[in-house]
Amino acid sequence: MVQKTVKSGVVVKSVGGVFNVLCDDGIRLVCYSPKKFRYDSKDVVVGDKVCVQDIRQGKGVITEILPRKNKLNRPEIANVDVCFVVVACQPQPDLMLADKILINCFQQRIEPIVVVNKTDLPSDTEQIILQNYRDIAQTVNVSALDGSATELLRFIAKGVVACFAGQSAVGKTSLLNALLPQANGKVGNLSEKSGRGMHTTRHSALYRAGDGFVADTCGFSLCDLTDIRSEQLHLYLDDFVRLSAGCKFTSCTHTAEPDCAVKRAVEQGTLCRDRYDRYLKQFEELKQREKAQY
Ligand SMILES: Nc1nc2c(ncn2[C@@H]2O[C@H](COP(=O)(O)OP(=O)(O)OP(=O)(O)O)[C@@H](O)[C@H]2O)c(=O)[nH]1
Ligand SMILES: [Mg+2]
Ligand SMILES: [Zn+2]
Repeated sequence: MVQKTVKSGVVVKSVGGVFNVLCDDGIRLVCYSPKKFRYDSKDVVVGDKVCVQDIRQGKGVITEILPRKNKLNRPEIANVDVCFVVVACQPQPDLMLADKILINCFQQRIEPIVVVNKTDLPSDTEQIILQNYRDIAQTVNVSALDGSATELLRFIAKGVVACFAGQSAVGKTSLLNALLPQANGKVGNLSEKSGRGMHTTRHSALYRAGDGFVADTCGFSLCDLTDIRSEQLHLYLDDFVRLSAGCKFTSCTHTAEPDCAVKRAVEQGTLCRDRYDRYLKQFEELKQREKAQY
C-alpha cells in the first residue's frame, strides 16, 4: 500500500476548483478541495495556508484550511501583508474604488501602498493621488517601462506576501513582470472604444519573490466595504481620527453633526475635500445597506 503523507503549503493558484499548492518542502501539487469545504462555503482562496494529502504523481487533496491572518474579497486573496493599490492616468482613475480598497486593507490589517504607475506619460495623476492619500497611506510613483518599478521591492523584503489590486489595465501584470521577469504574465491593452481595460488577468496567482511572495490579481471596477458599519467608517481614516479630538461630540461621524473638526479642516483646505465628499457617499451607502439588512 502507498503511504499517504500530509504536509502543509500555500495555495499559489486557483482555477475552477483546481488548486496549485506549493508545499513547504518545495514540491508543487495539483489539488482538489473536498466537498466539505464547498458545503461550508469556506472556499479555498489563493494565499491560503493549507494541509494537503500528497496522493501521488503530483496530485493532492486539501484536508484543512489553516486559520487566516486576513482576507480580501477584491481581489480575492488571503494572508496578505502589503497591498499595492495601483492607479494610473490611463484608464481614468476611480478614486472611490481606490478608497474602498484602502479601507478594506486597513480593516483587515494589511498595509496599503498607493502606487501610481505609468508616470512615463505626462499627467497630473501623481499630484491628485498625493493630495488625496498622503495623510493616510504611503504613495509611490513608478513606471513599469523605465526600471523604476524596483522601488516596490523595498516593501517585499523578508517573507512578506504582497499583492497588486486595482482597475483593469492600470499595469499590475506589467509591474509584476518588471519585478519578476520569470513570472512572464500576459499583458493586455486598453480598449480604444471604452478607454477601459480588457480584464487580461483572469486568475490570482502568487509568485515567489525572495523568501516572500507577490500576487498578480484580476482587475475590477466594483468593490464593497466589507464588515464595516457606517458609524465606524471614520475610524479607518487616520487623518479623521487625529482631527476628531477637536469635534464637539466624541461619537461624531463627521457627517451631520455641528461643530465638527473634520468639516472645519475641509473648509480650511487642510483635508482633501474630494476624499471627504467620497467619505460622505460611502457613509450613505453603508447606511442604506444597514437599512436593507434590518
Ligand atoms: N506607458 C505605460 N504603459 C504601461 C505601463 N504599465 C503598463 N502599461 C500598459 O498598460 C496596458 C495594461 O497593462 P497590464 O499590465 O495588462 O494591466 P493589468 O492591470 O494587469 O490589467 P488586468 O490584467 O486586465 O487587470 C498594457 O498596454 C501595458 O503595456 C507603464 O508604466 N507605462
Ligand atoms: Mg493583469
Ligand atoms: Zn466631527
